[in-house]
Amino acid sequence: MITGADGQDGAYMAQLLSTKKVKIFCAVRSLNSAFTRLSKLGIENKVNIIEGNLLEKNTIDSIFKQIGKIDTIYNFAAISFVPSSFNSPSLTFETNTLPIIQFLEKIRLHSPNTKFYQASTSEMYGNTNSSKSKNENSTMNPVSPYGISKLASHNLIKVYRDSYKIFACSGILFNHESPLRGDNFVTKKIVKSVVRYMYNLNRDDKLGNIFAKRDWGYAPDYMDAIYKIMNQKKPDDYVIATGKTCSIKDFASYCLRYLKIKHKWVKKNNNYQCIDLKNNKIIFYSNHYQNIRPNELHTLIGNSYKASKNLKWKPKTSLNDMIKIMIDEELKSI
Ligand code: F7E
Repeated sequence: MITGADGQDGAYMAQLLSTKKVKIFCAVRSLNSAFTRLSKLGIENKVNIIEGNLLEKNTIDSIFKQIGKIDTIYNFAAISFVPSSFNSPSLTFETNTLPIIQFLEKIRLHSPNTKFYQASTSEMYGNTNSSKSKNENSTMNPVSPYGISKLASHNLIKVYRDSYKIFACSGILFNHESPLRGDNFVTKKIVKSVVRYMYNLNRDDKLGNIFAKRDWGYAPDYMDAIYKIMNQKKPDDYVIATGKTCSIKDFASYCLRYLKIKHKWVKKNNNYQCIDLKNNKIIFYSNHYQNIRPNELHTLIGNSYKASKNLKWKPKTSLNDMIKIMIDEELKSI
């Protein structure tokens, strides 16, 4: 059973599970939703959609009642856009933390053989003094309500695993992107914008902090890792990352390079502009006030040694290949 099934991760996980001999249930907030991502992957008919708004009382009981025996729950439902968590901190906790307690309690009391996967995140690390890559034991010092809500759930997983021997695991996934990424996340925003720039179409050309760095992987590769995590003998938490980091500025430059757009970045009154060398047009403005967060997580780089050792998992898709996949898919939509 997958929550958040029409988000990027939920949809790719449903796709992965559709290749296994299992019955897939996707819990969605409302049956009136469009299921765009499941449709894009062509798997909307391979899953059983059930209604389950996790903000409503009794939803978890009702999900268990509708499905009967649940082997594994993949919990992807979340408010995942970090700026939204600053705007709606209470809703972020109601969505990202409370249902996890309710699921774990339900499993403890009524369904002790159900396995539970929690979508933990590199955002939990926040800013630390060390520039070393982060592993499962690194200090966590979140800098957003989102990071704190996820860290609370991450710790709940450990508590229930240690106290009640529940098969509960967290995947600490670093940023993972794909053509199914929501338009407001920076990689998708850049990909969409450069493709539309090529065709002279309306687009969003304003970026925030282009010097932030992230460890970016390809979402379907990360779903393989999650499947492996849930099929180990022993439940445990794993960092899933590429071990490489790249700034927003470089990500944008790689996208432009793929489209053969020669450009340069110039500093103007503490702001930066990305300029097309052919015609002097501005491709991107940065440090636009709208995109600055109240608190920024500057750099992330993950160490997934434990996953490579125990799960025999390694990312398959390089950053450049992922950019190619995202841009090629975006070009199809023009
Ligand atoms: O920002 C900077 C921004 O919103 C990445 C979520 O999946 O990954 C994601 O969180 C960086 C930040 O992702 C813009 O300030 C610059 O430093 O794409 P993002 P995120 O905040 O890292 C983690 C692992 C999760 O768990 C989250 O759920 O890019 N940035 N200019 C910008 N970001 C956005 N969105 N838009 C800009 O214009």
